[in-house]
Amino acid sequence: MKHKRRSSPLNALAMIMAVGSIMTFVTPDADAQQEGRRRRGTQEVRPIELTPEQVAQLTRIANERSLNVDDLLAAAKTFMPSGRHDEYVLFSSGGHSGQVHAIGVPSMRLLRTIAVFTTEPWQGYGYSGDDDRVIESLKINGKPVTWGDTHHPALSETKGDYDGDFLFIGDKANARVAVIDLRDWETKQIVKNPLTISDHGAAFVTPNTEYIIEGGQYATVLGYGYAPPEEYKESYRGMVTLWKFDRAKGRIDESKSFALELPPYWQDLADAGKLASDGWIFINSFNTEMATGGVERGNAPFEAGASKRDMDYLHIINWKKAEAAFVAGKAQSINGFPVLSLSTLIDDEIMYFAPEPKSPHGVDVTPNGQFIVVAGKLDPHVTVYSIDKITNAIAQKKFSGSDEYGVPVLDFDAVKEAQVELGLGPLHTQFDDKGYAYTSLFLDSAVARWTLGGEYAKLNAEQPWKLVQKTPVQYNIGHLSAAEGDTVSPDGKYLISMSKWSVDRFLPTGPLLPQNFQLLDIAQPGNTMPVIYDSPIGVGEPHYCQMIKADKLKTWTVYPEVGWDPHTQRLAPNAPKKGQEGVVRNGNNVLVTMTAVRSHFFPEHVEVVEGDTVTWRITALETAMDATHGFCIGGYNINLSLEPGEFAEIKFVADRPGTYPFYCTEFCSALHLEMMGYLHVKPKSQNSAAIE
Ligand code: RUQ
Ligand code: CUA
Repeated sequence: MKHKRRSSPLNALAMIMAVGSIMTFVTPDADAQQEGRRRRGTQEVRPIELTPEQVAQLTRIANERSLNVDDLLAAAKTFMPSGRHDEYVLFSSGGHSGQVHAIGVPSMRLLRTIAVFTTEPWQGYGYSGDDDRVIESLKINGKPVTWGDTHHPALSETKGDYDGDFLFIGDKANARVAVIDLRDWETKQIVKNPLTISDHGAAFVTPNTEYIIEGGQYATVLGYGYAPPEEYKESYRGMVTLWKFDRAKGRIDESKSFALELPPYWQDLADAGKLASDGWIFINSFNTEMATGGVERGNAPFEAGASKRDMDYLHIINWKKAEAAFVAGKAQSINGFPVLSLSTLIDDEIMYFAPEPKSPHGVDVTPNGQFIVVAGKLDPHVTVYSIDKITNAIAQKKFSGSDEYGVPVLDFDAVKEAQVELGLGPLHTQFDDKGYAYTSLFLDSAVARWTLGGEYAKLNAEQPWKLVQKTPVQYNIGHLSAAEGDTVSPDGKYLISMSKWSVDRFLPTGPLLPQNFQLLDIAQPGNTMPVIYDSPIGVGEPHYCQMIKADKLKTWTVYPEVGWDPHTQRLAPNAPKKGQEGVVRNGNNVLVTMTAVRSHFFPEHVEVVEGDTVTWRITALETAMDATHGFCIGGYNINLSLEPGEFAEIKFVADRPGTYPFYCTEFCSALHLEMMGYLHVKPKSQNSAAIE
């Protein structure tokens, strides 16, 4: 939607008043001080009436700030009064930052970053000294890998709907998957794939989060093996891993997880079937040419070699049959990890291919599970497959042949439902509640709205399988995300365009510019779908994000009990209790038992001797919301976040003598600056008496 005509802001206001849709808050005459602290969102609302003076004032502001009617409407749709909460939370990949960002919608305010694959000092993530649990979990083959390239977050699902319990995210660079508990928004587990160095199609969940799917991408010799590119076809392989999720434990159960060997095509995005297609996994692929590049040797570069064929293969995998084969002991071990071989996938009728045009990127299953939408990337269409047609074609063996590895290829016309021409560079698709699908067009730099067929046709006025409208976005959109737009019950309302380039949208920030998250209002049917907010994301290149209704989250605002260990999600047996504080020596080991409460640490002086191994336990005794303390020791790379009720333990060797002030790193109270103490590390030479 371009602003072609600038109508007067006065008309806009008249329009708004006529619709009567803006609500205001009435302040009840209560105790003024209490009132000041109460959230506006919890107060009584009633329709506003603008006085002529207020209309004039708004008109003047709009004209001074060069705002047109659409701008005023966009502001009214996104502005959040102080204290009011957003309706949705967007959990976004943080791209190269290796983190997850939580953003409120529609305000687009950053709520918090969740540390995942990168250490993060404020959250004390990776800053608790030697043997830090986080640092250990970030090691790969013994080496610390302190960043991740986060691509796809996946909220846990129950019956195909977000349940608000867990969030998973994949690290493309290092083939890792992380588990985040959404009660306290902390990363609990990171698993490293033993088969491959990097991945891409992670993370996606099956409809009851039985498995977290990690699809691969660049074929390698599975298990970190070596073979020269000349042996690509024989030795290189793709894979998809099914990580078993144990919901009760809130952890991936590696002992019940397994992988499938795939041909050395470059598998791309994955999606799990749901409802009509429950039990299936769909994975796109490109480079079915099996190009091995080598511009430096005069070969066609990968980009050309991998784009020769008009058709690639949609991988159609029956994960329930795969699970049965794994349980029956049919997997072979590669690098200690169970893998179902290609021949098992073929013999047990676990995997089929369907032709798909052309080097596609995203595959997305419609909310009812009936249709599978493949975005062509180098083809201006999305191709829609029907699960009924797929299962019929499998039953009737309607194959057009098999690939080089013997995987049966289903007849394209037998499984295809529709092809919808949308424009240049279709990448990803999301859905709403009105029978529309939304596909990102990278090259067109637009979001395309189009109609679904089947049972969706009755939900809107347009013909099925037709492009309805395109909204330009700035610029070059990758993923998009609609409100609950990949679940069995999408909400419509809002859509995020994850625009890869921002160019001129914001003040320049040096040659490195932020990404641009653009909010689109998709509440109206037909060809109205305006951009209503631009939000710079200056932390990396986020890929996918998911938007969940905020009231589905069951977030803790303080830990359930004082002395809570967030890692185990239960009371820590070792957590210091009030009245038990102290410093106890045992040979060269010193145990510090400390509590923290506004506004002091107990004890305030800790004396050790150079070379001592110090174990330092702290319990935050606070039970009030947001009464967080920090704890740092300068020079030892230590900082903790002590959230209300939290227990934490640090360990270090006091190898540098000196007087180290430790202090609280959260401005917790008026006497926050006084919340400190001293760690005295006595030089060994002066310590004959200290150790008995
Ligand atoms: S990617 S811009 Cu999901 Cu990694 Cu498509
Ligand atoms: Cu505790 Cu500042």
